[in-house]
Amino acid sequence: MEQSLVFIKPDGVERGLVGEVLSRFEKRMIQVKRAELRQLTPEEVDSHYEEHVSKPFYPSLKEYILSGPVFLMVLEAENVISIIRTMVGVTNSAEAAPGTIRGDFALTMQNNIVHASDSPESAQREISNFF
Ligand code: FUP
Repeated sequence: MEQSLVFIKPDGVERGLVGEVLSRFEKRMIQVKRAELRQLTPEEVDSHYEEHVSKPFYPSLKEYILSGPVFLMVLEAENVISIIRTMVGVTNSAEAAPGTIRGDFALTMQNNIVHASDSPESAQREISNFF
């Protein structure tokens, strides 16, 4: 069994999309192992986005992720990482296919509504960063 760390970003929580997004995973028969609504700390955000901290877009990304609570989830199923990445859609929501979470609920690169782990190594690192 594989696990993925997924979170709904602050604007998704603010817009009341937690139930909608969680329900897509549940209907797909993905198991919810942990779920928590929580304000992240600046340290957690830096550690989570360690590959991006020196990039020009990072200050704005960090401000966005800290702008309110996020809804953290640990989700489990066979091949769950790639299944969820397909459900989420490409990073730039403007190009995300309809039917994906980003393609249905988001419009821009930065405010793309959800994070989902991209590999088993990142999933392990991200789960232990938050839980
Ligand atoms: P993803 O794995 O789809 O979340 O995408 P990345 O790890 O490449 O990027 C992490 C977050 O940084 C994205 F959710 C959006 C943000 N980002 C920008 O704001 N600008 C960029 O040019 C690239 C990424």
